[in-house]
Amino acid sequence: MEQQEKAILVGVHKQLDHHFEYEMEELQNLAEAIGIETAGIVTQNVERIHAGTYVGTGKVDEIKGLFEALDADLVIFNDELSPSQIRNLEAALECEVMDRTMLILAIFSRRAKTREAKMQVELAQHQYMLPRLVGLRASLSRQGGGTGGGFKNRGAGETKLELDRRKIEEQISRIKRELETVKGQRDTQRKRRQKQGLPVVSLVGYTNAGKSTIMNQLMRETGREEDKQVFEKDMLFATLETSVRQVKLEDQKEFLLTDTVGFVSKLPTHLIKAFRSTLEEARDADLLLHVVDVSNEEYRYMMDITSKTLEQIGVEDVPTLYVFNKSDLAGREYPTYKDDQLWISAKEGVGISELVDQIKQRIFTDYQTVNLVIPFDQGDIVSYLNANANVLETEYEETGTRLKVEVSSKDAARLAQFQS
Ligand SMILES: Nc1nc2c(ncn2[C@@H]2O[C@H](COP(=O)(O)OP(=O)(O)OP(=O)(O)O)[C@@H](O)[C@H]2O)c(=O)[nH]1
Ligand SMILES: [Mg+2]
Repeated sequence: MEQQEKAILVGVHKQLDHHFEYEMEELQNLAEAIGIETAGIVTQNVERIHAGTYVGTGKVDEIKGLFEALDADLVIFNDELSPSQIRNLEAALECEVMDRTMLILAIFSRRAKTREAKMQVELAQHQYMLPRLVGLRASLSRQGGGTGGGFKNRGAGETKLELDRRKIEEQISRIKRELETVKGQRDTQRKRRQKQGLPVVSLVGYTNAGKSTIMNQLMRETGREEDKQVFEKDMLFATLETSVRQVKLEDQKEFLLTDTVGFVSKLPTHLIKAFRSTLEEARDADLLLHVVDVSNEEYRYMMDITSKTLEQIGVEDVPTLYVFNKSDLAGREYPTYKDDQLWISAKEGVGISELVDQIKQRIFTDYQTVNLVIPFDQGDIVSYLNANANVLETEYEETGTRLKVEVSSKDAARLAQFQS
């Protein structure tokens, strides 16, 4: 059983930031994701974050008072704190201090299942820690990640600190090397897929929007085995790795579908960098399905963050279909479709066939219907087409089999000699 810890959450509400309340609510959810209960919330309206202590000194006293009154265990700040801010706050508050980045890193660390995801999180954690070695204490043990309790030792002398620093630097280069190897394997896989020539469709979006649920529904819709299901759950960052599935439609057309990590506001840059190779998969996609939880009041903001994060990892100019999911909770008619937007409910499986239609229209643009007469002594071509293409009509003539068939332009060119 996990022991419920209690935290005071602290946020600075900057002028013109219209999403502050939602962000604090999200911070609460992030904390909950690693079993930390919110005991109290302290906010401050200012124009700028206080360089020394994030909030003003008066506020620091207020936090300390509340911390003691509510018998809390730690204080969590809504932004990434600088090394000196952590140091100053820990000294003033005399308690464990965490920031939004550490919280997200801790969640990722718990959720990571594959070796690659684990290494990526560990890398991000080490890079975050390196400049903060002096200030941090108990906070670090929470992140796991194998660096252990060495940093708890606050009074450690310079030599110890140097040792720790060197150890972390060594670990960073080791993980980077190992990740390079994995990346090599991933590139090979990607090249193999490219050679297959199948179009790639990538699910992207804010965490908990329903990406994995959509992937599972699409597999179900196209008659795939249940054992290929990906993990879907009502929690932040359920998915931390990329899954690729081959989808074969009724008319034999095929594409690859990828599901990947979701985004969140203020996703730590170290994490984005560490997960780059995982996230980059979307860059080579022929179509992005940008999944949105339309039942959330802040869905526009979430779409913005998703777009900005995609930009950051170099995903640009990829045709995008916006999938407004969870329409069942949004009090809106569905399934409906307009321009590049589709309203569905993945949970109810409503709108999935419309989604398949939209995907088809967007990725199989170079298909054409041709009439072929295949000589009887080349029956293997007929079998190939029956298994791999959409055969609309078949007739037997004196000279061979007459087919009306839908093929890609590449196949059409290959079969040009048989056209009639
Ligand atoms: N009401 C409702 N709930 C949905 C719908 N689609 C998904 N959900 C629920 O939303 C939660 C999150 O779904 P996931 O598919 O795991 O979301 P995700 O986008 O893959 O999330 P991450 O992997 O964390 O980024 C699950 O509890 C789903 O059952 C929907 O159309 N309506
Ligand atoms: Mg998921």
